[in-house]
Amino acid sequence: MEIDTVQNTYKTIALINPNTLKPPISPVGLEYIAEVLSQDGYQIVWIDLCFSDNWEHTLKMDLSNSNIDLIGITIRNLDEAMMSSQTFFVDFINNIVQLCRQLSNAPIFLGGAGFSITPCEILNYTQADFGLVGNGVNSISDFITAIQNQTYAKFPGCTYKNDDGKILINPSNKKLINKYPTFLFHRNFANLERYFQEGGQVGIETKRGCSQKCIYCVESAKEDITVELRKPESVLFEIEQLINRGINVFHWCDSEFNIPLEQALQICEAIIRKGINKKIKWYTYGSPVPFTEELAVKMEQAGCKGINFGVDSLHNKQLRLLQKPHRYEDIKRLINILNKTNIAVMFDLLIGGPGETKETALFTIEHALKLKPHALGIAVGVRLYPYTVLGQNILSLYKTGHISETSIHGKPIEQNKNLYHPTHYLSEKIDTDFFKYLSDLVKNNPSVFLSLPANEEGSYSYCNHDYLTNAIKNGSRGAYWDILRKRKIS
Ligand code: B12
Ligand code: SF4
Repeated sequence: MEIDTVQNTYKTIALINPNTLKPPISPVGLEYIAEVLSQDGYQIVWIDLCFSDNWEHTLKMDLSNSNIDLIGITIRNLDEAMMSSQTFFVDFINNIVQLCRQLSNAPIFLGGAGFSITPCEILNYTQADFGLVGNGVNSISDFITAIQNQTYAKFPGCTYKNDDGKILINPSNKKLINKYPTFLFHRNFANLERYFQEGGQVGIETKRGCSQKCIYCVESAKEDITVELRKPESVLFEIEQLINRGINVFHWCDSEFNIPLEQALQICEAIIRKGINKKIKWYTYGSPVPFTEELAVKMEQAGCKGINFGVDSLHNKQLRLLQKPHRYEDIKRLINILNKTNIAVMFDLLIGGPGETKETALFTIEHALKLKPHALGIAVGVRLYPYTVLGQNILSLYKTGHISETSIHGKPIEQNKNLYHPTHYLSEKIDTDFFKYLSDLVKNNPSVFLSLPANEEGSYSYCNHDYLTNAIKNGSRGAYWDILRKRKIS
């Protein structure tokens, strides 16, 4: 595709973070695109609603004080992705879009991890003007130029409304330009000192995407599953900027840090070589495979304090059905490797997928407990996403009458055929006795968490979690599960 060279007349872009959840997580995706735009000569009006006591007032003040040409809004979360919650964050974002419309004539564009899951539906719901899916670092400036020049209808990854009022999306094109591996982020837009004080950690991405095909996961639903890697030097640069500001606890924002293994090793080696490994602590998501003793040793040396593994199940039949890359034997090997280090380990289980019975679920939980991870998260019910294999299968079974409504939780499929609102699948074989077993399990065990509403004892939804928020205000730092597992049970 040809890049437009017409002189920009858009000069000032407001970027809005609508995520007000506590503990606060900094809008790293929005920070990244703000830096790219700023380097390309745009003036950024940074509007972070996270710490605002009155979001409407903040928007009114910030949008009316400047001459804004365009308004961008990041959408990180659609919902809590937990069966016990129907909270739908896009309703609040829609209110923000409508207020922006009243306050300004500037076109509104959307993007972000959550937006990229259901872009057309969100554009339709909010009636924002444009959206951009995927990695904004590579395409944001050309995207703005395409809006300016009215060539957006050809722009890769752009969501827009055509002249007939139909919402369309263009295929993305990862090969367009590649700033991503080497861009040096200074992280100076968000108030990261405050995010660190109140959020207990700051996120940094070392890569994007995942090459695996787990049937329920939004990563596997992307049209191109090539992983985009950052050069270790640019990641190190970013870490150092943050260390200089007193921020020294991080959470990698990769889907899985060790996919591919080579990149994980290189990041660790670069941190160790630079000698900053003693100055930082970090946490990450990880996949049980590929995982080697060498990686464990290097991760520990590089400052890793905890890994949250997407184990999902320990029953090989279930693992096969979910198309997970690992098996039970891999998990046993993994725990043996990690037991030789001081890295804390969390296993995330996903109970209730297709084919799950009480026996397979109990097998998984009991065997997971035997392996003694430092923390065990048990999510019951699988969030159905529109373009995943699981989402598509359930929709077609529903259409042919082969699935009963009793296995669908949340918004009924009849009213949610594009799976836009939170809808979960739970195998019919999981009954109320099983929930009783689970609640007894968490009662006396601070290191076992359930997908419960945020303020219920034992919950690991991090959305407005008072215990966590207070613990961090009182000095706790690190991954939330690592903070929660140390709490005292009354
Ligand atoms: C790391 C992570 C976490 C960490 C964050 C650590 C930290 N300090 O940052 C922790 C564990 C705390 C966490 C918590 C939660 N998470 Co989380 N998390 C992720 C993960 C793996 C990475 C997100 C990230 O920061 N990426 C790095 C940035 C750079 O990428 P990005 O946000 O995509 O931004 C790029 C583009 O999207 C685009 N872009 C971004 N903004 C904008 C704006 C515009 C206008 C444009 C044009 C482009 C654009 O350009 C950016 C640069 O390329 C994602 C999955 C994934 N791989 O995306 C899930 C994910 C975002 N999380 C998810 C969820 C559900 C949650 C929780 C709600 C879980 C819960 N119940 O507690 C909480 C919410 C916490 C909060 N306060 O917001 C879901 C959201 C899905 C949904 N249904 O809504 C995801 C997608 C995982 C999943 N598949 O289920 N999370
Ligand atoms: S390995 Fe993790 S990120 Fe990759 S597709 Fe599977 S669940 Fe998604």
